[in-house]
Amino acid sequence: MSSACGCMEIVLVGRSNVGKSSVIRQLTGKRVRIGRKPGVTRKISRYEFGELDVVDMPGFGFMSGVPRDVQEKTKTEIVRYVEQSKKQICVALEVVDAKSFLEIAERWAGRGQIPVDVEMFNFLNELELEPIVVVNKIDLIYPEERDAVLDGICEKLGLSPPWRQWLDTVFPISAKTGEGAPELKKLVKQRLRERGFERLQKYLR
Ligand SMILES: Nc1nc2c(ncn2[C@@H]2O[C@H](COP(=O)(O)OP(=O)(O)OP(=O)(O)O)[C@@H](O)[C@H]2O)c(=O)[nH]1
Ligand SMILES: [Mg+2]
Repeated sequence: MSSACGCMEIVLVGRSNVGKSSVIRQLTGKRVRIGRKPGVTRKISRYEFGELDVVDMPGFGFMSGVPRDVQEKTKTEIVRYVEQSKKQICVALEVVDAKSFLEIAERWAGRGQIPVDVEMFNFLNELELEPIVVVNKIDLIYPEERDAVLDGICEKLGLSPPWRQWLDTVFPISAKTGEGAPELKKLVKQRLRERGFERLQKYLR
């Protein structure tokens, strides 16, 4: 199910409940549905803004009450969608949860597995989509701990710390308080310009 009008797309991926829908609200001002229970966005949701579509992918990874095979299917669906829509995607955002990312990543690493977020990041990079990792819920991290958390996230993603070297790739925000949101919007607009889509900037308010 790609865009009917052949519009360009901003695509958001991320685990369930990390705040993808909240980030869309911050970027576009559109009051998309936000849930308290993980797994609210089960289907690919498309929000249309003139020649720009913002595409909210279903959350991947563990969700309580969702069988494993459904989780796997969701991931496959996302991968397939991104591969097929690659040409239309002008910006890819991978949203992660500042509070739980490292804990989950360590758990996976402890089992000798690549964390699904890292796998997704690598996949988007392989497709040359240059994903922006939006580190959301930064309000839940004490200010004095933020550098360490962001350095840790960078390390897991294979980006050598300090995280501030990667300001165009790893971006902390709070979609709840709005902290960092104007700067993220600026970065997304910059990406649009770099890719020759100046005209789409106006849809980000
Ligand atoms: N503290 C805090 N909570 C947030 C932030 N962003 C989102 N939330 C909360 O996290 C929960 C999930 O937000 P959503 O935007 O629905 O997350 P999602 O990734 O779209 O979730 P699914 O559609 O279920 O995959 C909601 O209760 C939000 O209010 C944030 O920056 N800080
Ligand atoms: Mg959602």
